[in-house]
Amino acid sequence: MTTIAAEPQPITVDLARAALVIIDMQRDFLEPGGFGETLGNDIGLLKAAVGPCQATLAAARDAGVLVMHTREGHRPDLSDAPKAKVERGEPSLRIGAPGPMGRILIRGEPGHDIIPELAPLAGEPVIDKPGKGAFYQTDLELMLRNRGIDTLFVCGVTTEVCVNTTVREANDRGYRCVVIADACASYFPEFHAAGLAMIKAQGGIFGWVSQSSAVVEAMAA
Ligand code: TIU
Repeated sequence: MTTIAAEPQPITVDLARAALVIIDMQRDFLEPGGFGETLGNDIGLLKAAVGPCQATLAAARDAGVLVMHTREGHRPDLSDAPKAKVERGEPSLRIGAPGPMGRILIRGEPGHDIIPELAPLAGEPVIDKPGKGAFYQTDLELMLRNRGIDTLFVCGVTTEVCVNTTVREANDRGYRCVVIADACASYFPEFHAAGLAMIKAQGGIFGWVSQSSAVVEAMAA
């Protein structure tokens, strides 16, 4: 058991029953010409999370902590993409349209891949999800249950969208979530801050918020 500095209070974790879940660190969100940029966002704001994600990923691998990666995206025929999601807003390219990294947010296209800095190793589960939450229409919960996982370290992008949605889903399913603040990022710094504040408010209404340095230290101990 290891105790990790976190807010609203430290959390004691059995690392054998913990998993690091890295949310959607895909080229489509972090690189030019992908889904995030077509929505009108400044993708440069997400870069801040890469180094802390790398450090946490390395520590988890060294400690033998289960690592899972998620990717948001859809089937090439868009049969799993709700019409409301595809048609809403005024993006420069819609989901499924051809862009510089292939079709926007489509599985198998270069833009859908996880960024090279955080490439999954063979054997690390990659969860392809059609929605914002990593539990919706995926086998994530089944894999966590089969491995006896009770605590999730969660990082990735974006803080208030896929990270928050996943943490809320996990909380309702009985998992303890430790969100790694500096290993998350948003296109909106104010939403990043609010997204983290909402998790740890009210005595940790959805979970805990920590820092990559604290999680790395605990995993290295
Ligand atoms: N647009 C935005 O902030 N996020 C997403 O669409 N997906 C994720 O957060 N992964």
